[in-house]
Amino acid sequence: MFPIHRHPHVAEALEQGRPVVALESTLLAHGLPRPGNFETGRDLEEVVRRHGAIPATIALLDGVAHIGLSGEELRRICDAPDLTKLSLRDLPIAAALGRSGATTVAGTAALASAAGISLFATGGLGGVHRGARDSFDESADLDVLARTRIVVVCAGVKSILDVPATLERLESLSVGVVGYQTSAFPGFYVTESGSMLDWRCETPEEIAQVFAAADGFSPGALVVANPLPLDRQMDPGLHDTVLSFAISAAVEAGMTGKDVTPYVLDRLHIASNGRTQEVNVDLVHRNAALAAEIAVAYTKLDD
Ligand code: PSU
Ligand code: MN
Repeated sequence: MFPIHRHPHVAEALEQGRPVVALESTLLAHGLPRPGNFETGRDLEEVVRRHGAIPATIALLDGVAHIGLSGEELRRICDAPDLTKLSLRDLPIAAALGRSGATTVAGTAALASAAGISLFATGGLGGVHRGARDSFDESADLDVLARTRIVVVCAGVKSILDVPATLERLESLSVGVVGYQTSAFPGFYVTESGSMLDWRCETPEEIAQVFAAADGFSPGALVVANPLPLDRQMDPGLHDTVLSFAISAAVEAGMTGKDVTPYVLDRLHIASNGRTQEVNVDLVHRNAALAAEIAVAYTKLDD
């Protein structure tokens, strides 16, 4: 059996049918620079609580998946300089070998769902990388979302990806995507990616109903795309400039596989003077808040 430990607060909330929101650890360990990442991790948990749900940050510690971390455990994840990035396929291997690591969207979604959690907040999904036609680099996030019952609130997909191709793959995989109060698929650091969506929802209650409507029928996730308001997005001109710089830097440095994302995010941070990080933190906060509101609405559906 895969070892899963639910933090007592999380276990209690789930047993009582109270709202719980899963939070991803890779975005803290590999997506944001130390030492500010710990504060962000703690703040995200606080945002979830303020919106009426119990936070469960997920990571693998000494071979055991933890659903909900203590302050000490969160610190371990945020401070470790060379923490392993764990997707779903890595989890059984790392667990059996007693290792620790941060979980990606794929890893976190699978663990959250196994633990009985229906809501998950993150920054941006992984997806189809530019140049995937040659490299075959498509994140396992997509495949896992196709077979995991969970609502994932995100600000789109990482803007370093091929966004239209990622949306095509989500369609092929029958993963539902709805915009939150928008028909424009968000572009992570920027409000709009240039791609449009077929469906939008206006309230957390509507989203909860949409997710419930797939119960026992459709096996996959529901992706909720929550854009930054225009006045909080990154300047699109700056965005395009630093993005092409960061992507060429990754190619020149010979980055491949799971090292690509952390490398590009780090280059973006440097090239934008910290602006990408600021925007990243802002959008994850907003996603955590919306996920908590949906979690609350979802638990009320049974009343
Ligand atoms: N988006 C970000 N920061 C991140 C990630 C996504 O803005 O750190 C992480 C997520 O954990 C996502 C992972 O699941 O990157 C995808 O990595 P890969 O492309 O190697 O599957
Ligand atoms: Mn990849």
